[in-house]
Amino acid sequence: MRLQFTYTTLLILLTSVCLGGAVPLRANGAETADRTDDRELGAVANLISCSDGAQLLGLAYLRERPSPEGVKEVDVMVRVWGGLPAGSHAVHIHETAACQPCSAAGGHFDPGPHSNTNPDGNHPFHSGDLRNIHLNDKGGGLLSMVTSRVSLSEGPLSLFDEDGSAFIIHVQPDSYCPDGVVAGCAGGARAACGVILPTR
Ligand SMILES: [Cu+2]
Repeated sequence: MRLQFTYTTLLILLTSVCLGGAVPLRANGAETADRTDDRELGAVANLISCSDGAQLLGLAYLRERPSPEGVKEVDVMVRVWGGLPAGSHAVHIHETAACQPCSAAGGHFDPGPHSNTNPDGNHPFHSGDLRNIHLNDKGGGLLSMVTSRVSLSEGPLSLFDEDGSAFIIHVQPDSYCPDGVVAGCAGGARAACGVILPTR
């Protein structure tokens, strides 16, 4: 029986990751997991403060599964427990698995064929564009959504391309750039970053 994607499921999976389930990346960022079977694929990211490059502010979890129509869909869950101001913050998947410093994550994940990773210039049309997370007065919040713009398995939308991918949470909310190219419209400065790692 397929597991429902519930918060309990997340906790179980995150616990397994904490116990050593994550598969490390090779030096070039390519993941090493065996993708030849049909088990569901998962990935996690530790969300680290861009201010000091050390404080753990939250976790992100991804799970790929087939939709009822057989299309690859990815469940996205982002949990932040503190360290960021209350209010809305942009959340995206950026194009490179690097967070030291947070600018190393590059632009927004957008593999093409007409790739434009400029955060403000091609927004909200990137493959890695997600929704805002809303944080309460204590800095806690949860984002739960589904996207079919990315995959964990091999293919043209895979987050595990040559240089991997990373989550970024921004200081400001994402306006989704209704007026086109406007500096900062996609959330501005970076507040937290997490390299995306496969869970097996
Ligand atoms: Cu971004």
